[in-house]
Amino acid sequence: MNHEISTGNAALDAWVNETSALCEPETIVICDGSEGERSRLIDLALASGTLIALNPEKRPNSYLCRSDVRDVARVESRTFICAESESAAGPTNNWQDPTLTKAALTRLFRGSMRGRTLYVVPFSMGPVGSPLSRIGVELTDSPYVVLSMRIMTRMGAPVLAALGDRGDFVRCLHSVGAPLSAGQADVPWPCNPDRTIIAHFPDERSVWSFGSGYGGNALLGKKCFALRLASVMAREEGWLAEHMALLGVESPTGERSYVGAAFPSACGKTNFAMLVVPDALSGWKVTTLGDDIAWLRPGADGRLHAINPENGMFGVAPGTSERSNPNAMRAIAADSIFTNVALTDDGDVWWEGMTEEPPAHLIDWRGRDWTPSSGTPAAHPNARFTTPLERCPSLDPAWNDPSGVPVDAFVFGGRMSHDMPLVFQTRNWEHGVYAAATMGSEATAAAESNLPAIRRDPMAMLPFCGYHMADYFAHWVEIGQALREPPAVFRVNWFRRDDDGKFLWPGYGENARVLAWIVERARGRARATETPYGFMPRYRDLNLRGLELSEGDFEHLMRIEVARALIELDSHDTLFEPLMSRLPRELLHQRYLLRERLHRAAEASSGPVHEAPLLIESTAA
Ligand code: GTP
Ligand code: SPV
Ligand code: MN
Repeated sequence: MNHEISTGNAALDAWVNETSALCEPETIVICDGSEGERSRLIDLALASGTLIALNPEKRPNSYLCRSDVRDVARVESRTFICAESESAAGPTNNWQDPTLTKAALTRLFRGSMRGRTLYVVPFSMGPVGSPLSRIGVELTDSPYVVLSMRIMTRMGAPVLAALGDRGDFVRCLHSVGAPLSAGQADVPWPCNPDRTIIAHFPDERSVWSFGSGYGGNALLGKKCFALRLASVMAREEGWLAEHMALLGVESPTGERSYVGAAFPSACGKTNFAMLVVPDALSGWKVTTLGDDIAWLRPGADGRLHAINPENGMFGVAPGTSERSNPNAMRAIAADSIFTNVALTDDGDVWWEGMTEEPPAHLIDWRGRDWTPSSGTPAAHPNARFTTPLERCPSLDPAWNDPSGVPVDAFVFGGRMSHDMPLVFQTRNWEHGVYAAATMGSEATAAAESNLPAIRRDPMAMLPFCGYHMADYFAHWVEIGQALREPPAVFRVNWFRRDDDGKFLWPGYGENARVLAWIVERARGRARATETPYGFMPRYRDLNLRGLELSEGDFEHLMRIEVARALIELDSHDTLFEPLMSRLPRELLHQRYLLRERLHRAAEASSGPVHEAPLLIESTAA
């Protein structure tokens, strides 16, 4: 079949023609991002059953989507980095030979779009035309993907205009992998779970994704481009592509700081980025720039400048409520797509944790009748909302600024039930890189896996770094050396539990108390005590007014037990060992220094080892 393609970019026209010859779609649509296009796509998705319209009085302009039950999360076991050599991808990535993989993919994609439309989706990661932004084009046969990309990226005609006739772009090819024969009726969520594969070709800046329609597997601007491919581009070009929320903090004196927060998937980035400051911190304000990804570049002023390359949020629904995240609840009040949540009898959405009392009857995420006695969750634990950033009530005024914002602090934190204190500040950039690199976290629902309970997740990037993790650490060390004012680096843990399994820290909005201390520390102000881990606030150093948190609870929350910390330190070797041949010596040095500090603390303490921390008081970093 011959299609007249004219995007205004010759390389793009050629690629679309080549893809069309391979995948044999029935038609090709070049997406312009217009309202008319959106309503045509929605009508199509309603007709095929992919989308269900929600009650416009309850949830205007919003839709529910139920995925195939086998296609509900990222699939790390089928995600590959096809770098030239296995060593370039490194031991933490699944590597496959690029030539062999391309040949296998070509067989898979042959005829894969039969009976479907091929959509050409030009998108910009970052404000259109910003020097920090990059352009990609996704070719997909999924209207759900197009509708989601419309929210998650800047998409359509302005991007083609910015691309121009010669501009370069990242090639993102996607098919649900379920061709339709003539007369065959479509299913609401076509996919091909047995053949799902997400293959990245960092050397040619392309990604081929087959068989899944879900989130990070299919919205290729997100994890595939903005993290896996961008991390490779960033290393070559001297910047960082990170799995980080980006937020602004305004102090009572009107001073503005910006913070990048890297927590693994489903560990609190969206909640942190949108937090509402408790009354006790009057005068403090937190604003949102991004909830998942940050691109950061050293500026002429010797500081790191960040943009959020995304345009929307693909957030975890379960647990989101008026109490935990009122800003998110307002953002998703309209203009949103909900995937794998439950449907109420009056045509609205519900998920676990949204209200204290579940409704008496629901249709669950699989489309079955549900009552509170059903014994299964009504929403899938990885159910998501897709909503435009512009709907976020706490949006930072600089969210769309093409020059980005200067970053004052980095915050790294996993989900650790034991041992890891609520917060500490690292001693300097290299110690910060060490603390970020050795971050651990307990398993969550954001990815399908049978991994052990705690996994090391360096910088929350383990599933998203497109090259050798040791080279990535070295790149981090180098970036800091190139900065006159590198961000101060902190570790946090909102998830420590008491002996009954209850969270010791209230979390959510109350995290603002820790955040206020963090930005004050970054400016060399708030008080702290020095411990083997770094600088830590004492009970009196944090604003805990109005919280029911006794000094004893606080001590439990902050306690470092030296004997256990030494075991934790030893376990860093499981991360480092396979990386050893390329590990920057700065990290080995930091490991040695931490061990020395822990030994000294153990010796200095005559009482129980966990009373060791209070060594020196300090106000400076
Ligand atoms: P991804 O979108 O997968 O990258 O996740 P995320 O890092 O944005 O996580 P999100 O903010 O969506 O939170 C995931 C889960 O953690 C939800 O169930 C939240 O309710 C829970 N959570 C978030 N912040 C806190 C907190 O401060 N304390 C506790 N206990 N739970 C939290
Ligand atoms: C994550 O898993 O970190 C997400 C969701 O943000 S996904 O888009 O599926 O990657
Ligand atoms: Mn994420």
